[in-house]
Amino acid sequence: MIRRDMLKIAGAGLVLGAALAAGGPAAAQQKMVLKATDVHPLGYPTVEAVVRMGKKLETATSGRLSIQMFPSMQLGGEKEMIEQAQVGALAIARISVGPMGPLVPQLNVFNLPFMFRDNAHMEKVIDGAIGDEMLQKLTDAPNSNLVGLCWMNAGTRNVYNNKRPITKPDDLKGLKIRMMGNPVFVETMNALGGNGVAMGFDQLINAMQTGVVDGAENNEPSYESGQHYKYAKYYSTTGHLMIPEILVFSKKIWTSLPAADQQLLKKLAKEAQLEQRKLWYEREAASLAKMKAEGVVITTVTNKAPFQAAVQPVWAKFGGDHKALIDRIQAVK
Ligand code: GTR
Repeated sequence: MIRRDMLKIAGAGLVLGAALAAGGPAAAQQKMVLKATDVHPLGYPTVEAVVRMGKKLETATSGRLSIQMFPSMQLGGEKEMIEQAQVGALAIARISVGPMGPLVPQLNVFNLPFMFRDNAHMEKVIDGAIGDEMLQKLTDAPNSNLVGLCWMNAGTRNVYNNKRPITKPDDLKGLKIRMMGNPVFVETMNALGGNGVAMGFDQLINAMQTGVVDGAENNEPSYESGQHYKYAKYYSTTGHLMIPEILVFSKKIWTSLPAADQQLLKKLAKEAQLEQRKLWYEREAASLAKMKAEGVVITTVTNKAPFQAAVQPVWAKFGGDHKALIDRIQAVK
């Protein structure tokens, strides 16, 4: 009910204002407020990067174009965000590649467990030719109705739960762990020995409170800013997933923009990609400090080999059709 009301308030993905000045073509003069959303709160690196992008956009267009941010899942979880962007009820959404695999099969390669060696490897891939190709594939996919604008960092995902530290796959036995809604993740958790339960990020706290799940997995900033540590204090560095995120733009709204505005948005998005990265590493360190201060039991997983061996069937099932792409990613040094 609450969400439905919010959707109504959010209304269309953009607001067209009165023409600013007489003379030029009306479309080029109209004031547009681009609605943007993120599951995370204000101040979170992805949110802050888009807010800053909005300020630059406003300056560059003398106030003609601006971005209005709806943070903290105000417009629903990522599934709802994708749907709203697709129909043009939203202009901009920052979404993990996690739920995008079903839209673009090749993107699922980024969702394979232990795909990237480390942050530097992942950044080289998203900053390079493969990153550009993947954004283009998302834009060109007939069913996506989205334009892929740029990438954002999201660190490494680690398992947390309210029962015990995890140092080996066996420790996951019997634990119900929330995973993002995409079969590759549930199967990853099951292969690791736990019980994967797919649900939206917006349902997680309730599920932990009621015991529907014993925990979940995520990067430090999501765990900390979402206050998940209050419900699951054992955080173990399994590092099983490293999933970048994408800033998407509603294709419906995009195609209504003049080419010069599209170019400007692309340029500012590329700048946001690098700006977000700095914010990301600062926040990762701050989140870790907060976790320690809050008494989170942080366990370092020193031997990842048994976890990597356990997920081989997931690679066979979800990576089998994309061998050439996987080889190219692995060849990036
Ligand atoms: C976060 C990510 C969100 C969302 C969330 C989740 O790390 O930034 O976009 O995907 O994880 O687990 O659903």
